[in-house]
Amino acid sequence: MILVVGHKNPDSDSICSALAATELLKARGLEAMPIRQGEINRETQHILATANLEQPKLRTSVAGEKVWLVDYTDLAQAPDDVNEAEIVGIVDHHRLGDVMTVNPLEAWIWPVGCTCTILFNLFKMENVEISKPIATLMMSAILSDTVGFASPTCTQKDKDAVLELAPLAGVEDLDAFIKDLLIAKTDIEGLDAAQLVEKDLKAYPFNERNVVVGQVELATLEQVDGMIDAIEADLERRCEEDSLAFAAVMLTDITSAQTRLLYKGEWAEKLVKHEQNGQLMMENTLSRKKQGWPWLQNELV
Ligand SMILES: [Mn+2]
Repeated sequence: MILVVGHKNPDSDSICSALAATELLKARGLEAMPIRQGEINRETQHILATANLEQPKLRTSVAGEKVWLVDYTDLAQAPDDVNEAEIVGIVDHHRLGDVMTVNPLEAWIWPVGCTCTILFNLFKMENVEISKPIATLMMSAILSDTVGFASPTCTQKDKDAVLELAPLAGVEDLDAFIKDLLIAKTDIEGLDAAQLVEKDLKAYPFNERNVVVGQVELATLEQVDGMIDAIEADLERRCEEDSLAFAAVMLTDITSAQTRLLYKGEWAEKLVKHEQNGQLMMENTLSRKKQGWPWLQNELV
């Protein structure tokens, strides 16, 4: 049995990739099961409801198992006991992280906008039929990760995949499909400051210290008016409790590609020079991976 597992604090790609990769492995005649390392977000709930599929089982221990990692190669994002598991496969679209393997493995790491874009191409290469629910999952994950093709992480391969998947998913009106997805993505109704920070928080080991950077995608920055102080207090609390050198959250208006960065920690003073009127705004910034985090790495050295 191969367990297929996305990263901690799973986003839609991590869940959809785990389900899609499992189908690919089963088509190869292998036994496989998707698992998740945390609760799914509202956008993923919307996608699973559209595809009429159940979420993977919650499971955070993989010791003694064979595993495929989807959507990450960083130990910090893997199950805590992944060193006691055998990593036999990786499908990812991030920079190469720090996982090590004992035996040769199958690794597909492409610089595209979404793990599901790679999986779609593997289905094609292996002539595996793509069912309607799996097509729905894969196109949704690609549109989520690329923010409806708007992110600088989006490549032609991502667009081609969605255009081929749409008819398989029975989607005739792509614009309406994207709009519904983005409404679910930016739905933060009822979430408190800690839940917002946690929503898509990623840990990055950096210069022998630990850093976390979250991102909240919004239809307008006004959605978080009145929550700024509480979010900053939560970032400060995380720095103290987890001995972080830096904790930040990108508040991203996906319609205007404007990001406001809230940040706390020992290293916060390195960024103050970029503030205007007490705010650090990042113009034209949609992607944490391609824009936010690379910029922060330069500033935090
Ligand atoms: Mn992804």
